[in-house]
Amino acid sequence: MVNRQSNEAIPSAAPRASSSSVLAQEIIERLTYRIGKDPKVAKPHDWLTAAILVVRDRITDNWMESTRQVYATNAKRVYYLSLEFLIGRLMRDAVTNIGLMDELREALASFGVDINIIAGLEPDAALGNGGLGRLAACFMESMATVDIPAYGYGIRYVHGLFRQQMADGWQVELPETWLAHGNPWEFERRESSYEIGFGGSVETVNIDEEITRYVWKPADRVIATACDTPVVGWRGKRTNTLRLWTAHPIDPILLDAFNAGDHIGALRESNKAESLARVLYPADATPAGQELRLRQEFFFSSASLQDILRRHLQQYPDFTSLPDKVAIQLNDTHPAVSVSELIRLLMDIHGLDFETAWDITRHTFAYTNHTLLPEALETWPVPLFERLLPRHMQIVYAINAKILREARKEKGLSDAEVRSISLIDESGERRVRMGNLAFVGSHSVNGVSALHTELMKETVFADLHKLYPARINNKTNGITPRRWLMQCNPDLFGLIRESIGDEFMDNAEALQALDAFADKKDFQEKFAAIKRSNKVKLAQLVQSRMGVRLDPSAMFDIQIKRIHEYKRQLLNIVEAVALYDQIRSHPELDWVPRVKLFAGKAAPSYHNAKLIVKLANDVAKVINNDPSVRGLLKVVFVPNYNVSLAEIIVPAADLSEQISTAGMEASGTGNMKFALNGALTIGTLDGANVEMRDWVGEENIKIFGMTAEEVAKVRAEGHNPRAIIEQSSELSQALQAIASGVFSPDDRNRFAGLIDGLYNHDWFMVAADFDAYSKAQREIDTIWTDTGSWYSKTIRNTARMGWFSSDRTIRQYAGEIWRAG
Ligand code: NBG
Repeated sequence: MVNRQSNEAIPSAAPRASSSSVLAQEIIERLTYRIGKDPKVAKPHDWLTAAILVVRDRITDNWMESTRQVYATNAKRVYYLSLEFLIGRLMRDAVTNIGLMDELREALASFGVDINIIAGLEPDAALGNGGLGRLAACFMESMATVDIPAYGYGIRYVHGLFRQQMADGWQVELPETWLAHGNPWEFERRESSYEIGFGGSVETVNIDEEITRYVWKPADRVIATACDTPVVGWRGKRTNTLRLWTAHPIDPILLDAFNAGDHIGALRESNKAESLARVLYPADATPAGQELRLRQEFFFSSASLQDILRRHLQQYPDFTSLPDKVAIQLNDTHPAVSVSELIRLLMDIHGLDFETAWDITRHTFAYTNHTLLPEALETWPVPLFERLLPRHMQIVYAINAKILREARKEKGLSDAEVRSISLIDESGERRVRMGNLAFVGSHSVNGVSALHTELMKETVFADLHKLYPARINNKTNGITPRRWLMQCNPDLFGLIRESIGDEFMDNAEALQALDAFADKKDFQEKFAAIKRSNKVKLAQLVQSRMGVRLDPSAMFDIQIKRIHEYKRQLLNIVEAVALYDQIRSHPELDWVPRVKLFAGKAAPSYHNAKLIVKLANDVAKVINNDPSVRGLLKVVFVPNYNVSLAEIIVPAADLSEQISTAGMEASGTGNMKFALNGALTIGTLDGANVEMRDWVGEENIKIFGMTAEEVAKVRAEGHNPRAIIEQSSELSQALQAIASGVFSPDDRNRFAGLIDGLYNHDWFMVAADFDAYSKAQREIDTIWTDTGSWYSKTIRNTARMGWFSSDRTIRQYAGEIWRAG
């Protein structure tokens, strides 16, 4: 087998001498002087910290050089504003990218320290919920790799996404403490601090007859302080900055109150300020709907914009050049309040008039939409927005007046169209529409897959698209092949290198050369052996964490992602139940042994999603303990899904489940990770699955079910799920079993409501797509039994996924939206 994690012969960009003995010396130095430990008593965590400090210092030289170079060349900077960065662990990423893996392993080994063990101690930075946050992390790495001067801006949450535990099959949420051992990667920048205001009132000062100045007098203020993490690109080419904001009170303690004996009240302001950066909202694609969330959004938007403007003025005389020198990408609507904040800063602080400020703003921002789910397009009640951000409310009204005039007068749009374009939703309680604000305040609005972008034009933004027909464009998502192939699947990486050479390491599309090996028996055998060894590792993990034994020769059929009705874990579970029935009814048939593995977190307030987690666990318990199944089917729900767990699960998958209701998954990125690592996809024509089919070829992906158009039609015209269910005996038996409590003998009605929903409306088309799904699964069984055909397909998946590298995505953003790099 290929040497694990070997980077030998990958040219190192680390400028200093990098022999393992030099590194060993540096590690001891950090251990002694920065951590204050004698190597004799150092604990594994101390070694990890020392190793990270050595790596970080290496990167720092390159980081400073990258920064100097932007100043020297007056290059355009890109700012990626995102409320989420789902980074995972950083050490392996950084070490691989600067080509120091072998030397570092050796250096640590000289002290008897195993790099794999200490790397496993690094906590996941889980500052995101799911795909949107992970995409931001892949983009950070790719922006550095393709040499774009870029900053990521977000919040340094003290508690990232909750830790998921199972209590009798129910999801329980526990606080996550990634900072428990400190964070050796970051640099706190006390000097980069800004005041952020909330509430209060706006005063108008008439300078003369023509000029009016607005002075916002906030009622509360907090301080935002920067924490920087360097992000190094592949081969250490460039190092960019991830700048996350922490919140502090202006007065850490109210001494008067303290001295008067009110010890808790004295800290009230301090607690209030710090609560801003305390927790990440665990709402995935659903609005948190809480004031604190809007405060968080404004807090990080304002801090980031003040920082961007300060940096610009350091280098350029005024803001007329802002759109030429600065591109700001809004990652979903979370930072959309930035549109009004930039106008406020330009007008009220820097003295520009509204028209000029508006013009600069529109040419500086671009907005990415990540979902069409109506409940996830943020809107804020006008009274809340006005109370918290009175000056921004005025600006929103000013923009709205301008846009609506243009729509009516210049474009002659109808009243209904004008109402849908308006920044204020007047249909019920008046609300500010953040999606519309981001749209009108940007020169580019992009979707994240071809299908999603087309649907944006036809649905949520149909009327805005009429007003600005050139604004919507597509940038299909991608994933970084460093983390999602080289690091997570070192054996496959080694095999590819050995077979087609090194070009794919710098240009993922060169993976195409692997196509020529897809039908070669000896190559297939090597490919299969690697898959098997990855499956053995996953099986060991499942055994040790859950006590469930998995057979590595069974097909590993995997669905890992946030739990959501539209992602249809329920469809998968119902199919498992139907298969269970079939296996018991027809023990004489040659069933393909399967492991159905699930992992993912449900938003704590999302009742049905939590019920689906419980159902998966209940079904697993019954099936796994039924001897009549003879181990032909196993179901497992692995708790606490996160990036590091995905890095173990993805390389071990045979079958990748991408089965969302068509039209609802904007893109998906897990789909890309699996296919790149040699899994076959079973999926609907949704999100990026459509483009994946085009790249890998129809015969190398299993597509089933309704199209987005068909789903829309059925929803508009109404359908009768009950009749569909009754026509399918397989489906109705499975649903009856679940609804009647076969899997929940302790509470027979537990799932009755969930199943009732399928009979009565089936909004997510679980029943409607069931037969097609089940048929597709049996066809997959047939392919599986022909090993040669299976591997020729899965190898072609790896070979043809290069286009889905986030380097390609970033090049498209840079060329077509940012005009940078
Ligand atoms: C998610 C979509 C995914 C998509 C990622 C990244 C949100 C709001 N959207 O389909 O659901 O892959 O964004 O674009 O989290």
